[in-house]
Amino acid sequence: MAVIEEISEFLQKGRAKNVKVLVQQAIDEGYDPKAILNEGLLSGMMIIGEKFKNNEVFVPEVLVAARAMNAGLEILEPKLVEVGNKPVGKAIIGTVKGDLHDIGKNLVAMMLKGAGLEVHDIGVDAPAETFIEKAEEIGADIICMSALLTTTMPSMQDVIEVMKAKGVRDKYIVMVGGAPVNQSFSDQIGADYYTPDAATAAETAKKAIQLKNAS
Ligand code: B1M
Repeated sequence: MAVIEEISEFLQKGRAKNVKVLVQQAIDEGYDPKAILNEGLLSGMMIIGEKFKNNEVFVPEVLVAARAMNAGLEILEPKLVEVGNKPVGKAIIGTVKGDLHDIGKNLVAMMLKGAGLEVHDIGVDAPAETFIEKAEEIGADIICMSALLTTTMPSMQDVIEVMKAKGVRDKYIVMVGGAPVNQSFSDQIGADYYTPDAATAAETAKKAIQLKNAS
């Protein structure tokens, strides 16, 4: 079995240590980091997601698979991230209140770093106030919010409402994303940008900051 398929297999079994070793092996064998990510790690996670949907596996199995995914991402990060010399700007990123999903958020954070941004990750289940306090503290350019549950999407709006109440809405660019989020929801809550994936998020954030600085 090719090493990439093995990564997917071990990820599905939640074997974090094996996934780490195999990701390193794939890097050493010269595989493209994007192929390791897409055909190894993400493909394994998609299979688990499908099985979860069909009640073939349950939360504990998904949790260990997610841990294995994050373990693999840690090894892959230096290969995916090629940071430029001059920081493009500063970003706050977090998964919104009530939501514990962090794989997509971690990927977006990684790609933002790769695009040259200084990234401050406030983790999962992040209250609205934390996004704003941290943004004020570090002088952020952009606030990035991730949500994976339809029930936590309104937490994104809460962040924007608190920003308005504190009079800082226009100080920051706001970007939202995550599987259930779309352009129409983004427009509805008054975010500046919706992006569907980590690569587009990084590209968009960089352009948006450059645009803001030029105006
Ligand atoms: Co959860 N879960 N989960 N889960 N889980 C989903 C999201 C679900 C779709 C599964 C399903 O039913 N098919 C479903 C949500 C249904 C809905 O609301 N629409 C669901 C559910 C119901 C739940 C629980 C409620 C289950 C329960 O307890 N009964 C529970 C909720 C817990 C909570 O958050 N309060 C729960 C728990 C969990 C685990 C803890 C077990 C685990 C998370 C572990 C972790 O993240 N550390 C988990 C997982 C792993 C999943 C699935 C299987 C995989 C999610 C994932 O990581 N995908 C997921 C099913 C699925 O998606 N197929 C599912 C890979 C990741 C790379 O993709 O996060 O979409 P994603 O990120 C993408 C884009 O969305 C985008 O970029 C990334 C790729 O480039 N993106 C952004 C993300 N954030 C962005 C931000 C941006 C821009 C782009 O700008 C700022």
